[in-house]
Amino acid sequence: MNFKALTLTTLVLLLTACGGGSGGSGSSTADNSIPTSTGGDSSDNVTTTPQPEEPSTGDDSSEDNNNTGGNSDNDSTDSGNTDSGNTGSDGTDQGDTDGDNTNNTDNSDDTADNNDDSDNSAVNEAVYYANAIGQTGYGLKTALSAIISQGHNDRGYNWDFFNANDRDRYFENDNSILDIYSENPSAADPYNFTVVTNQCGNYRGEDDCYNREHAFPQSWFDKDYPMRSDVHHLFATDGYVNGRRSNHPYGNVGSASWTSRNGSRLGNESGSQFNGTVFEPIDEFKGDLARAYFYMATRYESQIANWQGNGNADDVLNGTSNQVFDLWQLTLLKQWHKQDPVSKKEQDRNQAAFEYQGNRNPFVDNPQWVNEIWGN
Ligand SMILES: [Ca+2]
Ligand SMILES: [Ca+2]
Ligand SMILES: [Ca+2]
Ligand SMILES: [Ca+2]
Repeated sequence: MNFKALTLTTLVLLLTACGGGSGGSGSSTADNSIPTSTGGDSSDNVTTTPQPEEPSTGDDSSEDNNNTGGNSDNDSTDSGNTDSGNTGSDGTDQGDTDGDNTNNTDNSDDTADNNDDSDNSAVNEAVYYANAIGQTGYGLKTALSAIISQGHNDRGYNWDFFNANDRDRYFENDNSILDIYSENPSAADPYNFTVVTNQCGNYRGEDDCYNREHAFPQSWFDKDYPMRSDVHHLFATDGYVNGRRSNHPYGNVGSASWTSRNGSRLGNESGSQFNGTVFEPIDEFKGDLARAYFYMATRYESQIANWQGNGNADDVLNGTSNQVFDLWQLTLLKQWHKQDPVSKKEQDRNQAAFEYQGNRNPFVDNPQWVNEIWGN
């Protein structure tokens, strides 16, 4: 099926046909489903006001605002960015070299079953995951790591994916930003964000603007790419709640020191194995976040053993490339994965991510692989 469009051969042909250009001629037909540009620049120049009651330090979230506008990508304006203003010299978009991933347009060379070239929703998982078949345990993770690394094309740090895909088509179905830190799955939301219009921006409290939450905090991978822009672990969220979460590990809160308007909580871990502040999202999104973590452990298997010393990463990482997580965190992630099974929202988002950056989250496609790799 379409998917074969991603084979190396096709890629080579494609690049050849396009004159080999990477740098983004802009011609690409690749992402025509994604609203381009607009995104972002509206909030350029907006400086971020340091939040008075912000939980100090490291705060991965505030970093987000710094890049607001735009597609700053690799240029990293980021160095000093913690809370101050910065504005950023963003500029250069790493042009979407789209030719690669995604695309549908040219799978005509596929076999018979490929009836419709414009339909890239069909993914032949048997083909995509072929090299993982028969693998078990950490060997399965290593096989998956190769599979999901191969097609991964870093699209840069911008708003496009979130503005196109993090929309409420599941709860109110009103197309507002689907914010995992403010959505109330069973009732009206405390507030809603309009795409682009409400991009951060300044925030002083909830309901001011949305930005991009790195579920796996940026400081844990030293803000390097492609982790920083990998949409499989990035989610549109309220800027202020994102700030409160800071770079605290996810966990089950005992008694909350702060609670967001949709019930996300900050406080001490309720278990005995980790002594520290954690952030607990609402039940609806616990599995989503756990599977994002399993993705990170797998996609970055070749380097994640070296991240334990970054920031407070030692709170959750154990310095290995196989188990990856400290036991308390692994236990928690498996629990969340089990109690909140894969939803349509995640499947849709996984497909969108595949079309956007060329790789998939295997644990959304095959939830049973979590226990196959990390045990029950
Ligand atoms: Ca909603
Ligand atoms: Ca709702
Ligand atoms: Ca869920
Ligand atoms: Ca550790």
